[in-house]
Amino acid sequence: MTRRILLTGASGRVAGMLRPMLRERYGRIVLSDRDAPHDLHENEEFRPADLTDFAALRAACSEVDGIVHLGGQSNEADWEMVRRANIEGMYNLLEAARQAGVERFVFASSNHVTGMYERQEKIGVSDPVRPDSRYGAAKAFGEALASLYADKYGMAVLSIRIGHVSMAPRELRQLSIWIHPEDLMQLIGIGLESETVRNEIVFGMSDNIRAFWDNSKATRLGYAPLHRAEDYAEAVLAAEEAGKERDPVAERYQGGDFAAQERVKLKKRR
Ligand code: 15L
Repeated sequence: MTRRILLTGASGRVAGMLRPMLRERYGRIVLSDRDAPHDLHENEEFRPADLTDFAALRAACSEVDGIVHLGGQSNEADWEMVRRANIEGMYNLLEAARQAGVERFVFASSNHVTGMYERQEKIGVSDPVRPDSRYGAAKAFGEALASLYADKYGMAVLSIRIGHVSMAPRELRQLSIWIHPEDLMQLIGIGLESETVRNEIVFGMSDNIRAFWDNSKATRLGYAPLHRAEDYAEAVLAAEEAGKERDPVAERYQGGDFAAQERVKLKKRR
């Protein structure tokens, strides 16, 4: 049984939804981020660390059994930002974890690793990555590096390609990719505890009938989501009807706006 859990990106939006559930399941938890969350709980220990600061990360990983890595850049950004937080930061954290003897690693990957697949395609975790952004490509690197640490060093690794985490879906695309925080917590629990997990990738979505993804790998690991995006479909579709004009490129690809941003084709060479 995994005992002491370190949560990175602990001051962020998604961490705020997960912390009460992590405390309930694991008792006292360790949090890390650049700045402490404003609502630090008595059952939370804060260890400050920037992902570019190896020594601070090494200290944050001390006497930790499992890591939930939500930290880093969580949207598209310039290369400097993405490289520092999600390329170098990922390496620093995994290496600090290895040196500290951390046995389990749950990586918050993203649906933007495969955002350039069209919405009508149904894909699984064995399909090649098709990132829709620098952010998505860096998340693909993170999955690859986590896989290396699983295969070479025996760390049990689960990468979750998270769709959109919120209490309820609010737009058409989210009817396909949405995940309720309780379902995300269930996947994290599998990553931290299941003996079957060695080196796995799953999609982080609830039980969505409009899914772009085949999540049978998650089902085989015991995932049984409790929430369904379709329960909100009527309200979401009514709001879409009344909504603004939509971008046809964003609408075509699974990654939505991330796929449409900065999309300028190279001129054909003669
Ligand atoms: C993500 O990966 C982001 O972290 C989140 O902010 C959302 O943009 C989400 O994807 C999404 O695709 O909706």
